[in-house]
Amino acid sequence: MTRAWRIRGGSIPLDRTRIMGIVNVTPDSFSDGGRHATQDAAVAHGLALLAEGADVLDVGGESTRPGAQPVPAEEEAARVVPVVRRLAEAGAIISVDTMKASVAQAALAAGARIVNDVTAGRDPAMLPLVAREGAGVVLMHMQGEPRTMQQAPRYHDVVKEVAQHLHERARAATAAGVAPEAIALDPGIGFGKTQEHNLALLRGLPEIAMLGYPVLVGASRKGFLGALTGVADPADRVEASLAAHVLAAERGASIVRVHDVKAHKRALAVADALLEGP
Ligand code: HH2
Repeated sequence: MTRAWRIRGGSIPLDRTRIMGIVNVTPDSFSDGGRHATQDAAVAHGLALLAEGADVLDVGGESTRPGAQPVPAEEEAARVVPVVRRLAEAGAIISVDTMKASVAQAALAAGARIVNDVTAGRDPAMLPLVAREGAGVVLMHMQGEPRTMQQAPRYHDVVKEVAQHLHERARAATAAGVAPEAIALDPGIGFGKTQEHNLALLRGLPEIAMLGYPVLVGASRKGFLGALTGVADPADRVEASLAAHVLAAERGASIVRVHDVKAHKRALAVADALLEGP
């Protein structure tokens, strides 16, 4: 039986590993000119990822990198909404990467169909909004908050604790009225985790998949891959990302969040064919 992830106005069949392409709208310049140039570039990038085979485009206007400073809601919405609208009009399935319900609401109104919330509904208005709008939702685990999360991540048993937290957040979502079929869970690679924690979570993915929800993994170009390979430039971590995501797919990931769509499309075509076998 093929599972599916219910999203606003439809569903995504999980008959193969689905690719979520990353579209960042995070300008260094806050001037209007800078904003427009950044938005045009983000739309062009999104269209390119779509042509490469992305199943979903994840549009985000606030960096969650360790040490990143928060962006006010109005500025974040002003960045992402026009990009969401243009990419949705071009036929893409859009998820909005935000932890703010007001930004999610504006993005859903502009055509987004999924909310990717790295705080798993910490904003009390988020889960009721997702329920009301019938959106798909990604609930991610994070220890602490982006500004400080890498200072001293600590777990007794990282896989068990992350699974328990995600289970609790999924219950909170359904209690708020979100359909269970609309929920995907994400262990939050790199979010308040050491290299050992990240590796343990990727090894332990089956324990998270056992909770019964589709699992999303986002290891793309992340720091622990740089540490393992000695590759300092994040853009040069394609092979490392592929290795992590192919093995994640084997261990139960249904969706991978990636920068390099073309390479993942090819690698996962082979991985999925092998996984389908007897
Ligand atoms: N990682 C980042 C952002 N959003 N969402 C989910 N569900 N899972 C992730 O692992 C995840 C995420 C990392 O964010 P950042 O460091 O800002 O960079 P980029 O968006 O380019 O990956």
